[in-house]
Amino acid sequence: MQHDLFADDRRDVHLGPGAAILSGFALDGADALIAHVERMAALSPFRHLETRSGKRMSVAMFNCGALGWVSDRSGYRYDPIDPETGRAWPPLPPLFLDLARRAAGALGFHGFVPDACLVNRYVPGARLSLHQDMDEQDHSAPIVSVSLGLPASFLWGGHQRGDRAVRHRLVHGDVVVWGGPSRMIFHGVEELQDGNHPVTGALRYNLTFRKAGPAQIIRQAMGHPSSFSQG
Ligand code: MD3
Ligand code: FE
Repeated sequence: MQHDLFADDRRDVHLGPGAAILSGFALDGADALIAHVERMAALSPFRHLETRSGKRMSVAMFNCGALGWVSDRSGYRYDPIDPETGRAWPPLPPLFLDLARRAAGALGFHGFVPDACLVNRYVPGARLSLHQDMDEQDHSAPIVSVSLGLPASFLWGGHQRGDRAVRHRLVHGDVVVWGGPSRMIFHGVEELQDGNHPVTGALRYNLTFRKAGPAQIIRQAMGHPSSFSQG
């Protein structure tokens, strides 16, 4: 089922080994996901992080889960504390954990228990330039992402920054799973176009579920997949 997804084509899309777009996989729970995002953003607000070079990212973010991805002048890291509030990030809602586990399982990655969920918020004009996700300790775990609100054009590249990238449209309720050989593919999101989504208005949210820390891996290898707790 290798084909491009555009406009009203709602089939799943095979992206590469261990990677696919699951079209509409999160549609059923989408309203509840958005309600959780808005509730949690009252605890750990959306903020525009700075890159190491001091550039303000156009995408606003916060995290939920035991670990949160943060960037500042000292670089990127996963932090159990929200530097903005001085408190732990809001816990991962069970609905989030369940969705991520089921989506990863659909690609054959069983027992996926993320410890980090980065919530990205795009306004029209916001974009994410081509990058690899490599700040996690266990690159054998997949990553699961959920698109909510306005559609986006995402870029699927190769293993070198300069490799030609293919565009795919991601719409409300789409879930992307990427693991195995596709885990380190360069990817990005093109400038969000203007629009008005019935649920989010002029916004796109993206939830990115990751296994960021090492503790779970060890326990999982020893056969205790659900006993991970925040240190
Ligand atoms: C996987 N977020 O936060 S997720 C990130 O839509 C991030 O906010 C994007 O990349 C977002 O690190 C993309 C969906 C996606 C898109 C392209 C990919 C996942 C991908 C290309 C390769 C692997
Ligand atoms: Fe990424």
